[in-house]
Amino acid sequence: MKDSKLVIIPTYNEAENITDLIPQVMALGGGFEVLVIDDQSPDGTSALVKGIQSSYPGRVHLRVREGKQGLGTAYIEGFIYALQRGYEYIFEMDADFSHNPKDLVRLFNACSIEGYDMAVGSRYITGVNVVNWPMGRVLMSFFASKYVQFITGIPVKDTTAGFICYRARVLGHIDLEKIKFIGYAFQIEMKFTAWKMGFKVKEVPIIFTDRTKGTSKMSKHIFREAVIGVIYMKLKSLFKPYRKVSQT
Ligand SMILES: Nc1nc2c(ncn2[C@@H]2O[C@H](COP(=O)(O)OP(=O)(O)OP(=O)(O)O)[C@@H](O)[C@H]2O)c(=O)[nH]1
Ligand SMILES: [Mg+2]
Repeated sequence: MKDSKLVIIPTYNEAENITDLIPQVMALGGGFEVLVIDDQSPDGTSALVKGIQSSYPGRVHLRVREGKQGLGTAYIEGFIYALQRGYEYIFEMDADFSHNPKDLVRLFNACSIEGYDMAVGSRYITGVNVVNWPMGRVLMSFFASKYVQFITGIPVKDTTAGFICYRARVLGHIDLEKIKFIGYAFQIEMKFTAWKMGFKVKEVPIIFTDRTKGTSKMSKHIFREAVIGVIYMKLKSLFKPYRKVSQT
């Protein structure tokens, strides 16, 4: 299992994307496996996943949960699944093709060849690399990241990014039960915690493309959670000792 790779893909109504996406990940080479965490999507996403499992024996895994429970808890469940089974490289990726599957290899290389503990697919290394977002959303996302950097001091430009490769030791070191956020705040908290613990985080520039199929699940609640959650997280961190990882 030394180089084993698991790409966790949370889905809610991604029937139009998932059957195109999984074959592209399977075709990358390097033995990527996929774990879809579906929240009983009414559009039948999970049945489609089941339908293609036999084309890739042992490489496409599926967990179906009861009802929509949010992105953060889906990832926590996926992380625990991956750690229990001994995967060494554990990825986060959206199902809607905003993240180019080919970039999985670049994230993997940053960890496996360059030796980073965590690689983040970042939109903001060189300007703003976002395709097809309305200007309002580009600006909101960009300034949201500046806001997070200002409050937390974290040296990561794209703090809300959800395209990530973790070495297993990062997820093993974080107390996953304590991560409670569900939306963008979840993404911020994972990076903040890894950085505070002393893990080496690399930002890999990616081009992020807005979804062309299916519908967005972003909500006012998720936005509010991030704005308030960042301040809460920072204040809490002032009183909480982070268990540092020893870098050797
Ligand atoms: N299992 C599960 N997956 C979810 C949930 N909410 C969102 N997702 C998935 O998480 C990924 C990101 O969600 P998106 O709706 O693309 O959110 P976004 O990227 O902020 O917004 P858009 O790109 O505009 O749609 C997608 O694969 C969704 O299907 C949820 O409650 N449960
Ligand atoms: Mg999306």
